Amino acid sequence: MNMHSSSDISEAYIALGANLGDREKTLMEAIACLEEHADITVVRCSNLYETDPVGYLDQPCFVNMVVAVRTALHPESLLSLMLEIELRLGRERLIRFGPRTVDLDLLWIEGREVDTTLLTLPHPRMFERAFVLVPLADIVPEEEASGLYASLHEALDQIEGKEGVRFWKTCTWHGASALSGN
Ligand code: PH2
Ligand code: MG
Ligand code: MG
Repeated sequence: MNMHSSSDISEAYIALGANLGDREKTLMEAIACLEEHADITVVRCSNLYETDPVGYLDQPCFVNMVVAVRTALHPESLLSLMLEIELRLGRERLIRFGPRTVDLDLLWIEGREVDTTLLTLPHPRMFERAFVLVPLADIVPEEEASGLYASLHEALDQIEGKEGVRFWKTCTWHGASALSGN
């Protein structure tokens, strides 16, 4: 069910990961690219975490984080912008789950459930990945009415592999004045 018209502004969460090159710089550039778009405002950024690779193990550690944005874009438009940003920042898709300069994954959009060949929302693997849940928990407010806060913390209590997600740095992105957002 889709309760939104195209002009509505929704909150969305995007997971970012990088494990090649200057990881922090690339992540900050990706956030700047999102913010640069006229229809997107970055409202909150998580801390940065250094994380052991999951899935394909023979690759360097990642830096992972999550940002919250407000946007009037349709999910598909937001997704294609994210892919464009990956390409602009030098992403090459060589190995599935393999090393990447930057990866942007659309996790969740307020009030949206999507299941098409291009996009599934909420992201089908988000609740199985400590490198997504730990940073996400930094920026999902307790008053989140959709139940995201509850399902996130329920998953976080159960999940294995949290020791592979280590606090690395606070986010230095200039617009991220506070974790709690503004
Ligand atoms: N992304 C993957 C596969 N494995 N492991 C970590 N730690 N962080 C990631 O972002 C990641 C991964 C596929 O996108
Ligand atoms: Mg990914
Ligand atoms: Mg991806």
